[in-house]
Amino acid sequence: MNIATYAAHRQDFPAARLRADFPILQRSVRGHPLAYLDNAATTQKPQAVIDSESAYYREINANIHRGVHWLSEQATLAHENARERVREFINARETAEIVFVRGTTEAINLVAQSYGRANLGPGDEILITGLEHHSNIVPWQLLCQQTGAVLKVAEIDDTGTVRMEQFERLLGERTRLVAVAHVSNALGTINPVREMIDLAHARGVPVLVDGAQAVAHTPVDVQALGCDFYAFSGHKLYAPTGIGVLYGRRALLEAMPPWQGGGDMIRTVSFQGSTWNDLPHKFEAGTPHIAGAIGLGAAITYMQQVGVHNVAAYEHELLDYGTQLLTQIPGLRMIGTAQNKAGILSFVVDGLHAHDLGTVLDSQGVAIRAGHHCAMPVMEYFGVPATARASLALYNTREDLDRLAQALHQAVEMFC
Ligand code: C6P
Repeated sequence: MNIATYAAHRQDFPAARLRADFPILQRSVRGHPLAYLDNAATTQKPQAVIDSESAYYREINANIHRGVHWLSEQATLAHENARERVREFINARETAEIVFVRGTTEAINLVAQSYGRANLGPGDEILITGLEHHSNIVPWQLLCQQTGAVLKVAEIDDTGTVRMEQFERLLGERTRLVAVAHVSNALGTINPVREMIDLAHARGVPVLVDGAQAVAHTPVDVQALGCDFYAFSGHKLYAPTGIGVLYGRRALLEAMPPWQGGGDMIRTVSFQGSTWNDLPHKFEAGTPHIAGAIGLGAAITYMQQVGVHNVAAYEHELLDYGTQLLTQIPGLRMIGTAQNKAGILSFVVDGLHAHDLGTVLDSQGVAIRAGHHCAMPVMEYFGVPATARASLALYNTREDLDRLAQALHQAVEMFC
């Protein structure tokens, strides 16, 4: 992704007007208007998403794929229409390649336990990078314990950029899978995923992309990327919690065994054995989060109306503005200064613990996250226990960042 491509869309982005679509942004917190800058953790929900969920429960609540009655038909249609919304949004070839899961974490665990257990053995290697979220580390460690496979890590440099020469060198004879974040949640680094995929494919190695921090901030086209798996969570894309997506190429999903057994994933069951349903249902055992999927469909429609290209350009402009403001604060060090970055401002301030910073900001109605961001190896690399992190969404404005900077100046004056 080259953000500069989107420069033409930067003008006149209607963030102030869009704020009105998000009821929670109208409320005050601790006596101040809310400046919500914790979007990498979860985004707020527009009225359209809230309405779509509540309409489902008010008007068509029923179980899907099972009932012969009208309500069940309507619920099934709405659920499958949401799948089509997702397919279109990430440009998958067919809805059979869109598996609904709880979120990114579950999607990656599904691939580890189904694809991984079926295809990896002792001495085989899985290649990840030094900037991964725990969700793209621990499932592979579990798989390694189960199969005897080995985890390899391409390190980052001091800007938080993956060392590509090392990545390429680590792609070896025994590499069976590559799993990389599209965007780092702790640093904001945008990985050159297209280049990584090409390098891996040149050696016949499939690639999983963790898109948790990408889909709400940059256009994603899984066919153009050429990835084999792409995982993301609805709740970081203005949709409800508890719903997410695993995209997988049909040929791979077809060959993979189910990972959970239960209703809806089977074609036939007898005490002698069972056969499996068609894709994507083979991977969707049990009653799914129907309202969540419908809410995700509504969130995608909202994003498409705003225009993902426009959002990418606008957030990048905000990132530049926020970076300029923060770097003027005495004693503040940015963690994550890669050339290609998404809207994440991670930082530490001399003499102040990130949690204390978070508390001071909260007292001013400014919501950020403080901690290791489920990326402990990143913290270890930079030699810090935690960072403070402001993360952007389409409804943030320069005023939110002004308030962040003001509160930080106050904190530095008070405590340093
Ligand atoms: N990062 C953050 O504050 P789930 O929890 O399954 O929706 O997403 C997991 C996940 C996987 N990969 C990346 C790159 C992520 O950022 C996250 C979630 C949140 O940064 C919560 S720790």
